[in-house]
Amino acid sequence: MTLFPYKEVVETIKKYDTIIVHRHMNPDPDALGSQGGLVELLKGSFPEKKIIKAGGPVGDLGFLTTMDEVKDEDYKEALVIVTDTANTPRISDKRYQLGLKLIKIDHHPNDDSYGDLQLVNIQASSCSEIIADLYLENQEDLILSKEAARLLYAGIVGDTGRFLYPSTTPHTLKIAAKLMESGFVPSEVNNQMNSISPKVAKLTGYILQNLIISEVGVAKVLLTQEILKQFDLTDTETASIVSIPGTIEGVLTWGIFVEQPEGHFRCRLRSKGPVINEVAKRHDGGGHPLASGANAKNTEEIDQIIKELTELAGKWVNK
Ligand SMILES: [Mn+2]
Repeated sequence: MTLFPYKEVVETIKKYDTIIVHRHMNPDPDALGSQGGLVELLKGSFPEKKIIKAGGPVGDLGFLTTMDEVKDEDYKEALVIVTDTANTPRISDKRYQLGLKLIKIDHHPNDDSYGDLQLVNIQASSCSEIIADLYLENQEDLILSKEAARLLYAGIVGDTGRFLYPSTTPHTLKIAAKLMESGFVPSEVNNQMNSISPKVAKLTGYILQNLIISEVGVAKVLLTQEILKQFDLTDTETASIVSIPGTIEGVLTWGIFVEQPEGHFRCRLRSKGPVINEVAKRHDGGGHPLASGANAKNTEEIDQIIKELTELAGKWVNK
């Protein structure tokens, strides 16, 4: 017996004629893969229903999916589903509250358990993996199209770093295999996800040149607005470089600190060992044990975050 309400989610979906799917701001491939994958799955299974995607711009991930035009009145009788979003402030398009019922589907720690119904599995590699499970547990009701499978696969590839991160389980690979059977071309998605723009390639060079690595393996790089301007990049476009410091020998945990136009810093924190999400929580953020996000008011707060990461790394090294 499954612990998760897969059946209840589908039974709820069946009761509504309009379903609006949201995801988090600054979408990554898993946000769009789970959102778009769910929408395609439901469209293929319930062609008579109106099933739409809401949210802000998708940046350079338009090869995955794009948003629909969603009107306020669409919410009147709608079921709203939010994917891949741990807490309500991160939900893209605040109108998610206007529906009749709200379902949360996510794989982050459930600290903000919003919604009338929750399908949260923190063991899943990605939210896309959960959507694939939702399909597998309801095959008598749902039809998985090639496009739905492509999107879910892309989400899994995105959140596992191409099956590299420890969140990748035997189940993740079984799901990926199942999705591949639908007939989309995986190498095409992989190539699209793997390619970086010449601008980002240059920024990668900057990061490798300017990364400061401490003795206990804490690495740090600061990207000011000036640097971003110099490389003609926005914060959203810097997402693909987050994993780079982790490829360097001896780097245990790291932070990429991106100055925002308003002056504060968005902190992308990663780790290959020490659990860092408690650090993120202390600094206006949160996330996974080994991949979190936070916000720092100024460079002093960045120094404090580095100090806390250094303590964790020190304990880890000496354990
Ligand atoms: Mn995710």
